Amino acid sequence: MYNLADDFIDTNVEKGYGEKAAFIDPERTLTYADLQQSSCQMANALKSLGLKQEDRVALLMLDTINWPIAFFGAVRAGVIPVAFNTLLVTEQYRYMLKDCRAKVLFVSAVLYDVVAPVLGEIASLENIIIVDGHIEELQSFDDLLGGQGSEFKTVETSPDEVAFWLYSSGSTGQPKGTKHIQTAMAFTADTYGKNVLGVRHEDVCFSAAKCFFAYGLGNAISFPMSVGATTILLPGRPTPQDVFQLLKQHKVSLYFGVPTLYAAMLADETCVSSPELENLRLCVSAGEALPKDVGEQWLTKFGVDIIDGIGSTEMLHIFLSNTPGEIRYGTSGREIDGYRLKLVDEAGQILGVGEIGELCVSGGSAAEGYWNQREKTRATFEGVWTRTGDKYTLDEDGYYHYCGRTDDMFKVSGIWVSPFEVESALIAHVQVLEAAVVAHEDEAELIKPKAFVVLKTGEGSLQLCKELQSHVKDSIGKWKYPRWIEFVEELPKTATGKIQRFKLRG
Ligand code: 3UK
Repeated sequence: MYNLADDFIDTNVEKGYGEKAAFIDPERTLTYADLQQSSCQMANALKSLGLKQEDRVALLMLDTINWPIAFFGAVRAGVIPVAFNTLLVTEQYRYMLKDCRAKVLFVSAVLYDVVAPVLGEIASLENIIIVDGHIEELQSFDDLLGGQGSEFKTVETSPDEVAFWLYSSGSTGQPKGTKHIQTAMAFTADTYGKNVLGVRHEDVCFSAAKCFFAYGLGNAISFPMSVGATTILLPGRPTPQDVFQLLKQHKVSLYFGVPTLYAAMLADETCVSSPELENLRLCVSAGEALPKDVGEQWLTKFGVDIIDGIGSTEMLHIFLSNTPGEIRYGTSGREIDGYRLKLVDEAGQILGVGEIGELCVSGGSAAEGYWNQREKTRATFEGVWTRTGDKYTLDEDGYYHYCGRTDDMFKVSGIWVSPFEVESALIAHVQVLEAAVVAHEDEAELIKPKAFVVLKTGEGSLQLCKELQSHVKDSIGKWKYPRWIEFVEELPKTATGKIQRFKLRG
């Protein structure tokens, strides 16, 4: 029997850390003892709503102290929390809610309007609970938990059964419910949290990536909680100024960012070296490759290293990383103890030093598979190996060098952008005939979408460019719009009519 709520919460209280702050958001502090009690109240609340073991609840919540309460409360009750990305649009929530068949949706008051239009269509949905605020006629999280007892006998679950889901995005098609088992979190906390970061009781952690991302979930929740440390939560958007202020104010010791934010902080004149940063001992970067320059400039400016590592939703966290004292900027580092890596060619043959191939990884935090997606599950999880979809080369010293995606997906600010999706959005505009989207580096060597557009009629203009950009923002999400648009006569295509994006890159 193993339930991760026991492991991550109750163990800390038993060790005597009950009065220690586990989470601090802009309004409240939650100690380990508070979290133990509130998660029991959440478990009791789910029972009172009629939920049974293995039922699912959806969490569409900003990062506040209620995030860990809802997550661990569900796990304690044997109910499966499904974490939703808070940055999506209505259509995507429709798909995910239908796909996961959650019985209860926990939604932050400020996010309610985005999901409200589809809620009537979701047959599985029995209750909607409003978190961090009030919406008329709907029950609030505080009221729901307030009436519950603060003791709950944790439901007995096995180490190998599914504990929670995260949604991962795909190159085409819809996001995939990625099923993680009870022990996956502890595995990442041991292999990466303790062995690579050396996370310890005294640490104060801050993650710019939110809790619903696999990256944020480890950074802000499982790593600090594995040692009884403290996490600072920021419900809003992590702007360079806010993050910098927060690092100083809370004397953060471990800061987890993404390359675009590191670059933005370096470019911001209000972010300057300060004695208030004295506790900052290590920074982490993931989500996309950290440009060598950004790492080196950060070290020069703040005197602290950034370790770059690659992880994925499927592997739950980082499995290939630089390590303190052995950093090589511009690489993803080396294999982490506890994981095995291999590079393979298209025929599945293992490649040697200097050869480019797809990275595959094996380790105890691999997901059980995707929900309701047998073919995609089989294509990604091949026995003990998980295919990453990333191209790498390996050097003589065991360092891996990132070369791009096997498909055409890429990331902006650590968040997936699928060219297919941006193209579809562009094509939905009346004046657009065809579009091709590729990754393009900006001045800071960070990747942003660039579009090649063939018009139906008329000519390209600056005004049309702006119109297309806002059209994309409104239809699929703010970060996905093409930063550059080139109007062209035609797109390069294969004989079968597929757009040859590789011809447009650069
Ligand atoms: C890319 C990187 C180069 C790479 C993630 C847990 O990003 C995470 O998960 P996702 O499922 O995306 C995975 C894909 O993102 N990637 C991530 N990190 C790097 N590419 N250098 C990197 N350092 O294509 C990978 O397959 O959203 C999940 C923990 C950390 C994470 N970054």
